[in-house]
Amino acid sequence: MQDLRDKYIAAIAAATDENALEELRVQAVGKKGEVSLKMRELGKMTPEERQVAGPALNALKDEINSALAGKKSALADAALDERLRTEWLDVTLPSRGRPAGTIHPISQVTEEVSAIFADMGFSVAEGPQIETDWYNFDALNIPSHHPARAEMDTFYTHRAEGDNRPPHVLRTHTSPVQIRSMEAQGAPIRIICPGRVYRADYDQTHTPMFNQVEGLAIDRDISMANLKWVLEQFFSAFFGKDVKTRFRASHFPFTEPSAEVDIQCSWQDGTVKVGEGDDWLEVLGSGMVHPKVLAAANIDPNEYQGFAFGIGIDRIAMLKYGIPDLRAFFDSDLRWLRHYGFSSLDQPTLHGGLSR
Ligand code: 2NL
Repeated sequence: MQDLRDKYIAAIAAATDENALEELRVQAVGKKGEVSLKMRELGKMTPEERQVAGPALNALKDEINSALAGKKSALADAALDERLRTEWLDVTLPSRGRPAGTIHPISQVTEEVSAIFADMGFSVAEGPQIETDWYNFDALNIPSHHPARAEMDTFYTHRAEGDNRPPHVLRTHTSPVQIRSMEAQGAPIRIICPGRVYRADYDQTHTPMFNQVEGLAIDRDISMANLKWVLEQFFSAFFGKDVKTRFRASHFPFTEPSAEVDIQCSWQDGTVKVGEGDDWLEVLGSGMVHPKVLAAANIDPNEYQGFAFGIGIDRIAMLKYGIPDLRAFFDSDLRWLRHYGFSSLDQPTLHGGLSR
């Protein structure tokens, strides 16, 4: 019994982990363990022998059990000490930066333009980017033989073979949104329509997808004078200083009369500055909505008239924020986006300093 005791007490003291302890427990005091087998032999002993051996075996079992428990908690303490030694954290270290995206200049400028026109009573309308040829062309007084259709470098969708309906197009301007809005709402109406438009054209100053904002104001007593005031208000708020405009006679199928509008600028060392100097920069097309266009949108041209205009968003974004290359807008270059992008916490509002 003394040998058994010495053997297990030494083995328990030498155990290095919980698994080893469990194995020793099974070997010593488990159901078929050495101490348990010895206890079974008690039955074969004389009462006198049993009186000595019984308590001694019980004491041995207790001693081994308490050695096991003691060692188990010593191992747990050591494991905890080891974790405390290795798993530490310096809570005074500065935290890791969280990468945050930026607002694309086109989104930013679209928001700015919307805020300025909203302040003048215009609401924002949106519509599909894939259009019927009626909404993109016919309703705008551009019949099928008209050269403007070809000039607009239109992207056409395919029809199934034998389907002779005219194909849908990727809208070449946001005018179809205005036609749809006039149909839905009637007159009077004051809206702007920002969005993506598509033309099959790609060079230094043209991308096949670009962004446009068109404006429309229809009522009983609207003239070119209202157009000029609205545009000057817009450009002055957008560029944050007084900006003169110059109207030049032009031609569009959907307006009559039509005007191209230039804004005042200076050219110095290859850079343009808006709202100073005596050069001019063409930035938009405009005019009084053609009576046929009003009629196509179910508005009576004898009762109502109004102005419309179209501005390239990409273009005025480049001017305002000094972005030199149009094509970089659509490259998704992270370094460019970080440089020219805007904070999502810094959205344009008139009270936040967008207007003068
Ligand atoms: C340009 C020309 C323009 C319009 C767009 C328009 C829309 C309707 C009716 C009449 Cl629904 N006109 N839009 C009018 C004149 C010019 O854009 O060169 N934009 C950059």
